[in-house]
This record gives sequence, C-alpha cells and structure tokens, in this order.
Amino acid sequence: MKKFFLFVLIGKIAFAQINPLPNEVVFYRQGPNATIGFDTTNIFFPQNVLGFPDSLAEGCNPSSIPNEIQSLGDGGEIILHFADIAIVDEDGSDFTIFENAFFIGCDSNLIYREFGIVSVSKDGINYFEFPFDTLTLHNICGVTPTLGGIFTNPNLSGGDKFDLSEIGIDSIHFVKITDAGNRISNDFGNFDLDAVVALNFVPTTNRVKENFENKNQSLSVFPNPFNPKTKIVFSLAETQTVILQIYDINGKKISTLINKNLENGNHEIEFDGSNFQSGIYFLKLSGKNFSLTKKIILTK
Ligand SMILES: [Ca+2]
Ligand SMILES: [Ca+2]
Ligand SMILES: [Ca+2]
Repeated sequence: MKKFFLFVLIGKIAFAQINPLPNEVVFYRQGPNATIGFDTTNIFFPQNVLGFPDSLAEGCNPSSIPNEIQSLGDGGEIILHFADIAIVDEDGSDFTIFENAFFIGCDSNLIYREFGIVSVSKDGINYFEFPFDTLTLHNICGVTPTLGGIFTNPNLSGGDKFDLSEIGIDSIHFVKITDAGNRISNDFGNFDLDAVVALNFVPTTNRVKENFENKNQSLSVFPNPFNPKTKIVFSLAETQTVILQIYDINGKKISTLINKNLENGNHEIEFDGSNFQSGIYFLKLSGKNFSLTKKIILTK
C-alpha cells in the first residue's frame, strides 16, 4: 500500500513539471519597421513570447501590448528553444504558433494577417523549413486569430498549427519563425509573435538536456602543460553560481578556485601551481545545469 502511494506521488510531480512552452529565445533579429514590443529597453522581451498567448486576445480584440507581443519587423527572425521537452510527431498537429491576426471590423471572413515562415530543428544547427502554399496559406503562420479558448487544444485555441509528419521529422527542440518579408505577396505587414505552444511532446532526458546546455559553455586552459602559472578561460550561457575546483589524479579535491555568482559571458582566472607537485590534475567547472572537466598538466 505504501509503495502504491509513493508511485502516485512521483507520477504527479513528474506531470506537473512538463510545460508545453519554450524555455528561451536563442536568436532574435529584428527587421526594419518593427512595432509592438520594441522600445529602447525591450523590457518585456523575451518573457512576452515565452508564455501562453495573451488570454484576452480573440478575433475581434487582438493582442497589441508589448507585455504579450514581439514584432519581428521586415524579414526579422526569432528562434525559440524547447529545452525541457521535445516536440514529437504524434497524430495531428504537433505545435501551434500564435500571432495577433484579427477579424477586420469583427468580420470573420476578413482577416488582417502578417505572415511568418516556419523552420524547425532537432539540434539547433540544421533547420528544415515547412513547405508552404501562398494560395491556401497552408503552413504559413500569422494567418489565424487567437480564439481565446484552451491554448493546448488545437480545436479551440485558434493560431496556426504545424504537423511534423509533413516534413518527416520525428522530434524537434527549436522553432524558427522568419517574417515573410516580400516572399508572399498578399502579406499585410510584419509578423508579431505572441506564443508557441507544443501539442505533442515528451520530457527531455537529462542527458540530452545537458548536451544542449554544454554547447553554450566552454572551459579552456593555456598554456597546458604549464609551469607554474596558467590561464583558465571559461564562458557561461547565463548568470549563475559556479564552482571551479581542482582535483588530483585520484579524484581528491585539492583546491576551490571559484565559488560565487558570475555573470554570463567570458571569464578568466590565473592559476598558480607553485604549491603543487608536478603531475596530472583535473579542473572541474560546475554550474546550474552543466559540468565541464579539463585535464591539466603541471611540469616543474
Ligand atoms: Ca503530427
Ligand atoms: Ca500582427
Ligand atoms: Ca505572448
């Protein structure tokens, strides 16, 4: 009986952690004539595109506030990263993109639409564009108003839905939206992103997640081998508490060089091995969701 309760509890916790929204914007290039969401401080970005769609938006009342919408401008581009989940190809549509399209004069036959073209990627390196049809507007986003229903239900949510089976990809972590610019002639203006919501998804395994995160972090040492001083250079993808320690060849910790909150970006520290014996050591840099190790050699 006790075991049964434990199982239920773990199941609930795991379920609560799965979120159908992206975790971060990994790329954003704003084209000319961008409007909503842009000011000199960009204070609402990127939170305005990482949440659910504007809950008050619907066909007759489009979202137009920078707290919710970010304009891409002419030919602008944005890439959203789903780190906690992989969007997977299951039956029907797999994710929905919400723009602030609206019914002109509240007439559902007249839609004010600003087009975006969609590409997806599994690894953040190779992107595959959804083939689109400029006549039917199939696989173009910015076409369908937000309908104010349940955003995880494609039948009630509005927005534009995409099905990975159409490009034969089983799972993705990145969604790229590019303002259509002059690629589609009946485009009204610049794409304004409200939200991207996953419909079919699975939690990312820790191993895969770590691989993604390690891409933005690095640790290098030069010279190496060294005597007795060397320079340690590392970069952080985000501001966080990091620990930099040295271990000997037996895995015994012999020194902590850094243990504090550091800003994202590049950092540099000099290490002086005067008090250590010649030999092989390991430098370990640990942060919020990553850990990097480097072999260093002291030769006196
Ligand atoms: Ca599908
Ligand atoms: Ca718009
Ligand atoms: Ca939004």
